[in-house]
Amino acid sequence: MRRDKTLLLTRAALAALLLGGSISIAQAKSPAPADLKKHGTSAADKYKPSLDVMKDMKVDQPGAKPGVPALSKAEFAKANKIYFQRCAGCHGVLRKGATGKALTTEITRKNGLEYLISFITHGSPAGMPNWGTSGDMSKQDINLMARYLLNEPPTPPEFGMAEVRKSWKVIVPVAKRPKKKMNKINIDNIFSVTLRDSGEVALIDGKSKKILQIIKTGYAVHISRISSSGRYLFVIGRDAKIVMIDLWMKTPGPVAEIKIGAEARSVETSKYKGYEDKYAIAGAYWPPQYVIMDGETLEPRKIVSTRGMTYDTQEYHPEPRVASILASHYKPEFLVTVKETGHILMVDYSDLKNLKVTDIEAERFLHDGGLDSTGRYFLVAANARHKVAVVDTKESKLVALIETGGVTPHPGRGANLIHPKFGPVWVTSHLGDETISLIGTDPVKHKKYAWKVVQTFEGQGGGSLFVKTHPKSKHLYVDSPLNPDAETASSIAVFKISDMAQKEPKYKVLPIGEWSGITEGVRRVVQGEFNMKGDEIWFSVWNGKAQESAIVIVDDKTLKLKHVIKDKRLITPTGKFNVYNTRKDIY
Ligand code: DHE
Repeated sequence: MRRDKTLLLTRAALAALLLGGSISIAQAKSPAPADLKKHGTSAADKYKPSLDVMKDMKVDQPGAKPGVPALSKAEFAKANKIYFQRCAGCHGVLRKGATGKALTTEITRKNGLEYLISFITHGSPAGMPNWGTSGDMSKQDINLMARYLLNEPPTPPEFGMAEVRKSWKVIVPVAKRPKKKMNKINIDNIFSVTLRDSGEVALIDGKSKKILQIIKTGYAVHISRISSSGRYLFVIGRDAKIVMIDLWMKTPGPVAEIKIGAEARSVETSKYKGYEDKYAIAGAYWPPQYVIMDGETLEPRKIVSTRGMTYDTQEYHPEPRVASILASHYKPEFLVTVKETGHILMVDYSDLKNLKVTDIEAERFLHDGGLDSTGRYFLVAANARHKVAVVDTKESKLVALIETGGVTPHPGRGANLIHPKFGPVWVTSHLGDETISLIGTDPVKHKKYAWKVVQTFEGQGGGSLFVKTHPKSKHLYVDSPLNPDAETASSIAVFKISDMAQKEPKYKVLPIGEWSGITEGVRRVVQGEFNMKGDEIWFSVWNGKAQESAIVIVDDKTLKLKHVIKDKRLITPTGKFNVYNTRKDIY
């Protein structure tokens, strides 16, 4: 204890020296040792955006201010890199706050160097990771970060039409593309598999399970979506690069590409009748904007900023990120979720010159979501608020905001099934605990259950990211790849839908990691995806970049191992997108 106190005084003295007289320095607030148990880092705390592209972006170092510790060029570059990798996801690019607190200089300077060092070292029970005591950051780096935070943040560049257009490339012009499908592949049963750390996708034939192609895409590639006809596949990387692949070509390959910002996570295509394959849209984390593009060439047509007011307190937010985007089947509209301000924008693409946007007040921290089984209602998690917002895409209205009963819902696009008692329900699991929540989605025949959590039961544990079923399946599959227990992270819980009539349905554990035959690594098992027929489900066994990974295929009827795909080209497989299920929103 005494040693701690001496250390604090020394640091405070040092801080006073560094800061000079112009800025007040608060005493360090180290948590009491008994409280430190609450300062751990959970799976949900770790699963925060890492702005890996922006960390390498060249930015100008803001000028030094008298009384504030100056950073050398090299120190600034290092601190900036760490900030974008580890801090910006929660505290924002401009440090104005997101799920984490604002770290603008009027706040950091008031708290002082010592406080910042203590906070970064120990974290907080509110979700700030304990970077120091976990051993994830060295004392020197923590000191550097605390000094960095006392200085003004740099401002990364904008990405307007000139920059977007400059990045746009048509690789094969429309006139030179085939007029009909030129290959014998059943393209509806192709799986586009994210190879996260190699910046590629693998196109795998659903029948033969053979890799058809490996295609270079964006950095830390994230998701794939498919045009309404099933012809064009759109892949987006975290570097905001979209690669458009023509599945009709003799050898499917890229036909256009574009970069819509510096950091992005979502892409979608128009699905309303009469607009099939007409437009694509992508949403960026930085700059905060969405971009509507031509659906055949990716020519950028319209860029719309999402900067604006929070839906509740109506305060200006300079960088609300675009999270999930979904295409409506009821209107020529895209549903664009704006994370930090909590708006769901229904963007009418029928007239881009006179753009009409229905702006729905939903909830802050919108993240991922999908449609109900009828395709009419959009359910999206406001994850840090432990809620799900429901939008009626036909009436363009918010229908409900529902507490899920668990901590940090993470549905992916969710799972739709017919419950033996409650009728049609949509399911989400949670990052923060083992809760699986079922929400009634039929306001006509099961009115009293609609938009309520009708049942919760327990899965294997927290750290779950995705749930999955299929209209033909009798099962619900729940992953838990971020669970700290290695066995839980490498297996899947399966529930029988008919057992859900019981209060606490039991689950069966499928040891997918073990079935893969891989013995090294954590073998995180992530994101089940059905084949077109709905009789088998594919799981990724996601290991480190230098380790072996695999895809394990399970027979849905028998729950037995059916096939393992192993190939040295399968580097860090994560998301898998079956063409038919993705274009038809079957999940
Ligand atoms: Fe994702 C979907 C954001 C980390 C795999 N992820 C999404 C969506 C968003 C998002 C906004 C919804 C897109 C849509 O529907 O339009 N993801 C983020 C992050 O901000 C986060 C937390 C951190 C980051 O820096 O990116 C993040 N995501 C991950 C991963 O680490 C995962 C597990 C592995 C990977 O490949 O990166 C991952 N995210 C996925 C997948 C989907 C997804 C597979 C699509 C699921 C689906 O069924 O549609």
